[in-house]
Amino acid sequence: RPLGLFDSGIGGTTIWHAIHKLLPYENTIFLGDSINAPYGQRSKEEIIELSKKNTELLLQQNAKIIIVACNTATTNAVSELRNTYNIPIIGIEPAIKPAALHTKTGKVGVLATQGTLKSKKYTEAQTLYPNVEFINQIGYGIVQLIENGDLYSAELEGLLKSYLTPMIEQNIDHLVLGCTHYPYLLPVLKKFLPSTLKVIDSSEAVAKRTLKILDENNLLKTDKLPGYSKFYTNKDVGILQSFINGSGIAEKLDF
Ligand code: DGN
Repeated sequence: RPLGLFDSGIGGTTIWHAIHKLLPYENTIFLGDSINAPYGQRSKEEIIELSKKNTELLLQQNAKIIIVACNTATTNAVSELRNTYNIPIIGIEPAIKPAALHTKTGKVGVLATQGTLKSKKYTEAQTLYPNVEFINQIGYGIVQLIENGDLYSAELEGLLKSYLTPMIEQNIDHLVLGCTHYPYLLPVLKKFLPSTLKVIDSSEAVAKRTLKILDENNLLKTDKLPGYSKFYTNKDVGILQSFINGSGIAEKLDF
């Protein structure tokens, strides 16, 4: 049985890459709900409804575990998914813990969608670190550009500079990328971020957690035959294909 992953678009492929690296023998199915992207500006109710639709499609494909490869869907819908479906469900949240534990300046920047930053789950998580100042910034427009396959344009760089320069001026020493689309920005970020600024995302932590939960539930695939990987999008196959390179064939599915 496969691992099922979904995202509100192609960003969750960053999580797929991390999971596939750690668990190369597992079968995987990835769903990119690009037609409904971005989830970031949608209401909690809408995000729950879309997350249930994606989960049910993965369950129809016999998924043994669901990985919500989207911060926005996790922070808004993971509790409802766990209450509704009797299967392990792994979520992803902005990696503020390692940043908060290691900051020297006491200031941490977080770039994420509006849906994530405004969620109860995220605002409560920040209160665990009362000595750290979190400078939260909504990444308006960034997901849309990445969804169109843009990782390098002057427009993208300009937007990122306008969001991140004020944080740098306020002396952050960690930047948390709180959206699964954003790790694809690292090359453009490197062009202007100070080299001393530590940039972190949650993909490796989610991969390790997936391994742990599979192990605890006796769900690890036991043979060492290469697993299959299926990638579905309801929008642009070519763009999804460019984000998975040679890891598999992207296919169109209406969902
Ligand atoms: N990839 C999603 C996330 O991690 O929050 C964001 C995409 C979106 O729908 N805005």
